[in-house]
Amino acid sequence: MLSKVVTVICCLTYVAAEDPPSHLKPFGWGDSTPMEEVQGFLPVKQFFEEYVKPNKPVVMRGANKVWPGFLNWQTDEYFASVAPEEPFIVSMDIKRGTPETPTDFVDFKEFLQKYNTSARRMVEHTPPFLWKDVLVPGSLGCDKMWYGSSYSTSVVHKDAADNINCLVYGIKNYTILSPEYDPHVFLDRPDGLYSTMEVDKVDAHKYPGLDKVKFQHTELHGGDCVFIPYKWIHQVRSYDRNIAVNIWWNHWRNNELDLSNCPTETEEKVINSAKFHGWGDFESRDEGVFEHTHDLLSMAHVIKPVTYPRWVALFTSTTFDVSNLMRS
Ligand SMILES: O=C(O)CCC(=O)C(=O)O
Repeated sequence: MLSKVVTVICCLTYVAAEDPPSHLKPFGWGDSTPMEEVQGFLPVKQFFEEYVKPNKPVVMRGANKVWPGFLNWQTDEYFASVAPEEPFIVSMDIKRGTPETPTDFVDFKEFLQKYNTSARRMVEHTPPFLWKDVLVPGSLGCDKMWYGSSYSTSVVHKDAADNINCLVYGIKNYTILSPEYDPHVFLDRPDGLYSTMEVDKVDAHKYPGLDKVKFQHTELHGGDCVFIPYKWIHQVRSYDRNIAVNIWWNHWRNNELDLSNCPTETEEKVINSAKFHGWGDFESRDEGVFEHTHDLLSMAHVIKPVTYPRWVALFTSTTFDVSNLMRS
């Protein structure tokens, strides 16, 4: 009898210790498919109808080669020549790791001198002296400039906005996941928007659900843009000198747009002639607040499973009592 018990315990130990094939592989390893691609920026109406409204990612090859600043941005000398004499402070974040690491602040000219040998990169609103160089496709919103050298990794995260990221120089590899896989990806930070997983060596015992997802991949080169729909989980690896500008816009306003009179050609404005509203605009929408509350409470298993449309219906009824939905 004792020998049987010992055998069973040995077997259990052996099975538990065996690593799944994805153990310690980079995030994105496993079942995957390439992202859909088009050439250039699509006319706004077509872009919204075929990709934005159905929440469908797309790569737009060569799209930002038409930016006024595209050629100038290929070298650092140009940036130094247009930076103001007086200090212009920008933030530098670490290239690898989580957003908890404190940000450094430096003058933009100092950044240009040290970023090639630094473990940090610039993640900052596009400085106003560069606004004239960047085209914003019609009807979009709020920007960030990503400027780095050598290998950088973003955390696995999702944005509470629709997003186009345009690479001007370098290479970026995007791995993205549809929200249908949310239950399999553990975004362990309290706001539910990002994960602390080690992206180049994922612990498959800690994140077993990743074996059940289908990743989408793309590699962007200078001139390419990618559309990442609202709340699609993504992770980005950047290589060499790399410069990109991404634009977030309010997902909840997409349905309010009147696309019937949009020109058939792409209509673009440079950043300084576009009107930005900032993150406050995203957060002030009832839909955003409802959805964020729903996601947080269901992720923390505080409420019983309820679909988002039902949550909104309950929340907006005059007799709503959240305690009826609480898990006991
Ligand atoms: O370039 C990166 O490292 C991250 C970009 C990103 O997360 C985004 O465009 O939302």
